[in-house]
Amino acid sequence: MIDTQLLSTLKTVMQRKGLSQRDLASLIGKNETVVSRWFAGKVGISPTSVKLLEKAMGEKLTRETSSNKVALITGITGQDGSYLSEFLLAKGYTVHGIIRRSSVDYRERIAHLEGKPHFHLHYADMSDSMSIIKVVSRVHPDEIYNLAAQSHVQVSFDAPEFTANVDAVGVLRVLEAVRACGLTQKCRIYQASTSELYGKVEEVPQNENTPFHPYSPYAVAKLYGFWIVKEYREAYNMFCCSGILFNHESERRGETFVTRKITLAAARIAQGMQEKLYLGNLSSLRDWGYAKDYVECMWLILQAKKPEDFVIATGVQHSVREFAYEAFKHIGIELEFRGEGLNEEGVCVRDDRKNKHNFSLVGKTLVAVSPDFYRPTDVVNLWGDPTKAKAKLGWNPSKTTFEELVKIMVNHDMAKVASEGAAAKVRTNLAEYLEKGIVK
Ligand code: NAP
Ligand code: G4F
Repeated sequence: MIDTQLLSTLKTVMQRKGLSQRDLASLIGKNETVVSRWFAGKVGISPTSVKLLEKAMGEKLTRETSSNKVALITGITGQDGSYLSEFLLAKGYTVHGIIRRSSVDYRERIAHLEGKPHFHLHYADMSDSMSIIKVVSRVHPDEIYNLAAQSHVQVSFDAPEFTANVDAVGVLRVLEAVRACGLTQKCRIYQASTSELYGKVEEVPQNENTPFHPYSPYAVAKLYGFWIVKEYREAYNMFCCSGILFNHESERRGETFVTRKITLAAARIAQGMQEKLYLGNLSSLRDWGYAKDYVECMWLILQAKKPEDFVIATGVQHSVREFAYEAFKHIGIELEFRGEGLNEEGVCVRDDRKNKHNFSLVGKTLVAVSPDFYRPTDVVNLWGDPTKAKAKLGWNPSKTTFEELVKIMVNHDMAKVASEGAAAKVRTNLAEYLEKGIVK
């Protein structure tokens, strides 16, 4: 019998580990044709082969560990929500997600999941308790992943009250909904906390014992979320935990976060759709990981024996300048950074693009600094220590390296810009206006 769930889990694990069918065949000592017949749905995978695969992959592929569990994800349309949905569906979960009403539905990141039998969406809003209670009482989840947030730090300076309502009180609403529905002993809750809590950092690298010093309205709101989760854990003996996640990026990252802004701009510049990329603080340091790797940790945190908070990070730090250098380099454009502060520029000193589009970029300033992208207070030195997650959850923080992450994002955006053609130019302007808070 063909077990489609098993095949889908296997594909997800292979994709995550970067394994081809050939790699898989050699790992388990089988002929490649046998493996390709599994994937073509021609023959089922025998229980013995499943055991071999599980041993080679170092994880369970069959449904028995988590099947029949019901998960509710807030923020399902976001970067992390979309990856987490795929991850949980592959594990055999029934996944329910909360989406908010808007005049135009924007569900690009989960469009490929809609219509799947174990995937369901419900309207609710983090600012509306009743809507959350209704969904929780209808779904009766075993696990809630509270990912919904106004997640842009700069936007939190422009909309601090909205940010507090959703990112702080929203967490309380979820916890209270679980209590109101009598699910405190059944339902485990994951809270999407953040390295922004360390803010004006007091030590590097940061771990679970590093003092918090939030440095934006976003971080202050998330600090409330962190503490209310801890409070409910202690007061009501609930299994609720925070993952203190450092920056994690992907080809699905919102276009106004610095990494995606850079990879999209590099792709547009390489294809003649944009002249220059304007950024803010190039010296800001971040610990950037791959979002697909991080959602596994959210799940692991809820599978632990006791509820605890964890730092999730790669343990490797880079500057915004280094990210930009690496992104352009991957396309064949070498940048040299000259000058300081607002006068710093990234100038093209070598142009080895495969397709030169009949123009050379050598000598051109491709990256410039604009005060528009400086923040009233900026967090400039985030560097996480994932020792606890490694030791207690068995999570591997080095699955995807910084260079691989940049490559994944740049390759995706090169293809996206090429397929959009002239429309890519319109998106350039839109991204800049959105971030500057100008609607044109
Ligand atoms: P994201 O792409 O911005 O997604 C945020 C999600 O929250 C979207 O689905 C959004 O819905 C939803 N949302 C916002 N306001 C809502 C409301 N009032 N009611 C219901 N849903 C609402 O964020 P992400 O990068 O996936 O991050 C997921 C979570 O992790 C967030 O809580 C973020 O603060 C936190 N976090 C992220 C990182 C990171 O580096 N990515 C690091 C640490 C912590 P719409 O699609 O309708 O806007
Ligand atoms: O990409 P960013 O906007 O991400 P930020 O502020 O670190 O926040 C993200 O990560 C947090 C985890 O630490 C999450 F909690 C949060 O939800 C979000 O996902 O900015 C990164 C750094 C900042 O120091 C910023 O000042 O890049 C600097 N930067 C420099 N130029 C820029 C730009 N950021 C943006 N967005 N745009 C620029 O042009």
